[in-house]
Amino acid sequence: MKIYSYLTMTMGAALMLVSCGQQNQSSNGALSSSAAEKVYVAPGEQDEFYAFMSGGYSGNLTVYGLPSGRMFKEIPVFSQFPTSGYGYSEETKPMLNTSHGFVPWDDAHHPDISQTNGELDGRWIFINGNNTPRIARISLSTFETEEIIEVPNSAGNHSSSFITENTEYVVAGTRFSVPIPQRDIPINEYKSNFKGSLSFISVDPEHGHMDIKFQLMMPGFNYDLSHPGRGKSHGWFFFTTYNTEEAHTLQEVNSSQNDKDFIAAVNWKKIEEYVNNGGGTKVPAEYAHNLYDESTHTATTTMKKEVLTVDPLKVPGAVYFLPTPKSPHGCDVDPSGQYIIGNGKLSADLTVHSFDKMIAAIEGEKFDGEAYGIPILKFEDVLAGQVKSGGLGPLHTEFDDEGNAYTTFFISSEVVKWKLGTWEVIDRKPTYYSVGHLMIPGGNSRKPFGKYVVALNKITKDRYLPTGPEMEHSAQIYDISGEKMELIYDFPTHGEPHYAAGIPAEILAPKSKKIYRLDENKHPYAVLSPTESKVVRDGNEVHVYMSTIRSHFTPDNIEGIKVGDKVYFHITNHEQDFDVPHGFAMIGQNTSELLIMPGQTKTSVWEPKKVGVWPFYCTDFCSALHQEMQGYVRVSPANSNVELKW
Ligand code: K7E
Ligand code: RUQ
Ligand code: CUA
Repeated sequence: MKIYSYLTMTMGAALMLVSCGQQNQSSNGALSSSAAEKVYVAPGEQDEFYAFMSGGYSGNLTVYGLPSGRMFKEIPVFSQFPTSGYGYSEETKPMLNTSHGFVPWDDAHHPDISQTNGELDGRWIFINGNNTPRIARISLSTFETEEIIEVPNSAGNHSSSFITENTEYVVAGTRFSVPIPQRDIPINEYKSNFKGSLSFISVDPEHGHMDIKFQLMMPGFNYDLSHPGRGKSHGWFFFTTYNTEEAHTLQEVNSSQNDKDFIAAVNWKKIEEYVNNGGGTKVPAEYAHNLYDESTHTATTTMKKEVLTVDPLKVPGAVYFLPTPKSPHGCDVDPSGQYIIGNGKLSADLTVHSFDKMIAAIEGEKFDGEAYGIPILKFEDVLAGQVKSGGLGPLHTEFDDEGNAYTTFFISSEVVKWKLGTWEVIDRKPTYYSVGHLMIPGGNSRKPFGKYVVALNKITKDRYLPTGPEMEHSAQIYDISGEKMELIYDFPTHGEPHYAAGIPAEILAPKSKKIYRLDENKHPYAVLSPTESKVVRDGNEVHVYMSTIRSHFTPDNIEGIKVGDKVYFHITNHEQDFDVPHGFAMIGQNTSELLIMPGQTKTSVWEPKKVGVWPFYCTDFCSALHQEMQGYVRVSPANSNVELKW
């Protein structure tokens, strides 16, 4: 009753707005009909952009269309995902191995799309796992996670996974400083004993394979976010820090004592040269490198044993500190590479540093002391300008293609548009509510596409029908093609999206793979024709080489399985048509079903506990005879002499 009257009131208000010809939004953000046209993608039509949203504590990446806000896919990255069997199938389990064991969860924050010459190339997307430090690489042709590398000597892998303008490196910085190497010491010996690491992970240009080239060992601050230099500042990387007080307790008070923390400017080209000439120290470090091979459809884990570390003091000119007020969070470099924006979370003004001024100050050796031997530049010498935003709690900044910047304000819950160079505020619009990151397609590259900004909000409250105490986070799309921003749509996301990355559909859609070719399937247990299907016993292990094609399994009756056996179902999907997966599920199985794509082989393990005749079936509605796609396994007592038969 109450909801009904609320709805009619809102609809009435919306109608009134339209009927009096007003095109703007009302105070609660209710929209005009022209906004509806801007986001309407008619049935059968396709969106203009892909948007990849981090899934936060879901550990995944979700794929949406812009401007429709339609969700297309959830890509499992750091999670076990029953929908596809990722992290459950024998082939994909190794993706989640770490030096701490099998870790099927993480907290994913910052997706970043690979670039060539500073422009999105749509080959891969990288994302960080915060909790058990890892970086993942996802193919933007198969939309599958292909590689995960663990980052040793790191904790709370937050200033990650941002890439340099030719995808030379994906960079990962530690949020927490920790004892390096890890050891048993009193926590109050934090100062000088705890260190931060900034990892430069090289990306092989052909296959995208990652390898930790070096780790820069930094003072024990918190390294919060980072951004590559681009254009004129290509070769540098910038990291915000907080807690330069090095507090280890009551951080919310003790780490906010200093009026200014730093942005660390790292000349990675210089360090790369040093390392290529044999510089750096190899130290023992255990970390997992998990790589998925598309031809065998199988992932393997290699445990690495050492990593190359670099002491910044050994490479003069490699690292400088830029004083930045009020515990900066976001660190964003504009498309020209000239401006480095540090958003002090406890400030109203935004600090913009100038790359040219920074270089001049370094060349003039105008320093203002040092921290742990690293030169500190003078604030006034590197400052390009300050934006008197009038907002509170700035977090992140993104850019359009017309020299404007857009900054989110968590506390005052708004997006503020301002002009690079003049620092004047052009427009501000409320968000619903408490925005974190924002995203413009290409907005952290040399070539932003403009058109839309998506705000990723932390608090949803009354925006959607209530769903109990937990509400999904809300995203909001603003049209930014005009001088003023216009809120045009509002849609729920999944998990907690932090950052997102957007790319035009015309770049990505043509690259999307349709099938895996059966004749290229190199899986050791693949059957390339149903006649090759077989069941092979090896002690207590039984390997079923199974094929699927609409709409049957071969074999579909298996006898001679015994309680205590470990049965491996290796299932090959013989379809060669786009979008025809088959599924496989076995009664009592405590892992998950499998979803096998055309041309792929996937393996599911079943350990029968009870005597009987047990069914299995296809879980994906694949044809009119999908319900007929089933089979039975006869399970006999452990000591029976029923012969293996299929
Ligand atoms: Cu501001 Cu993890 Cu990028 Cu979230 S962080 S909002
Ligand atoms: S069956 S289409 Cu259970 Cu009607 Cu699914
Ligand atoms: Cu195969 Cu349903």
